[in-house]
Amino acid sequence: MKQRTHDPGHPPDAHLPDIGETTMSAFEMTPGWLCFHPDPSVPQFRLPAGAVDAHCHVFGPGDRFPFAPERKYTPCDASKDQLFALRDRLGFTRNVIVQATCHGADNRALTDALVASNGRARGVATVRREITDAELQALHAAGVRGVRFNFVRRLVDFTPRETLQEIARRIAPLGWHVVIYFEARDLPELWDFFTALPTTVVVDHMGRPDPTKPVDGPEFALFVRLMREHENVWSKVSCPERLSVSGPPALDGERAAYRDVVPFARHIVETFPDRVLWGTDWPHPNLKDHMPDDGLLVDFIPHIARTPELQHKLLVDNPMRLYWPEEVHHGTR
Ligand code: 0GY
Repeated sequence: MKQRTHDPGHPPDAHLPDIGETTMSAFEMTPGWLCFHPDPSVPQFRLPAGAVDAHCHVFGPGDRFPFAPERKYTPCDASKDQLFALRDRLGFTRNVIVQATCHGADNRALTDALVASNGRARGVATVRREITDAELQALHAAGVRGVRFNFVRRLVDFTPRETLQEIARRIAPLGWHVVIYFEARDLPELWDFFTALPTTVVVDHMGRPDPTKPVDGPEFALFVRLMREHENVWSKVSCPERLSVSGPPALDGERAAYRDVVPFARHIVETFPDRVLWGTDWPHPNLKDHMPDDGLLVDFIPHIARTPELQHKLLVDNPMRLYWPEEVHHGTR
């Protein structure tokens, strides 16, 4: 099923690139799959120069980059060209592309996008223990700067902790970091593993808080404690569309979308301003209810980062330090 929702208040700008609809995939999509918004609005919030979309994916196209046999879902195709068109439409300068679980540990679609970006995208890969040093070096040369460990049970099969520890030890000398994705209720059990990782650790989507629970309640307090006590832990304050229970959705010109998630993201941005990242999460895998207008998602940012200084750290300084440190050091950005 494809959703084709347009925002009548924000017609596409003729000179901006079209994202376009998904191509006909070589694979049959998971029933009920929602494809990305084909015509997102141009945000009202003007992103600072050099802004980085620090969490997004590419899917396929399946005829060139087949989905992995062990995948838990089959998405629509979402190509690098469409991602780069979205980048330009929204006003971002760079992307961080995160390997999606539907591609398993086959990082070819990711590296193809990184190489085609001409240095404007860096990546986070999924690797197996068997990966050779030469293969790690090749990923680095393509622009990979981290690996993702996924603990969300609906997305991946279990991997033993020793395997992940070994991978973390192998990638640390490359200057890479580990991205972790987990559900809030699993944090107590995962705490010791996370806090022993030898690299910078980036948490996806604030560890998926439940916005029906209080922001100062015990569950989110544990996540805040993780960041307070461990200065190597960063967080993406992304995915309100995934976490929100009460909405309203970022559609039809809604400029105050996902209000129930705002206090959580704002708290993290204001408490740890130098360790936060933001990304669109395009093309939004596994959303069940609606597909957001990505322009309106960008308009969510000033609700959680309320000053130009916080916005600049979130969107430029922090992702540049983590993904393009050589440009920060040389002052060439
Ligand atoms: C996200 C969220 C999800 C999926 C994946 O790699 C993935 O398949 O990350 C999800 O379903 O919650 O960050 O894209």
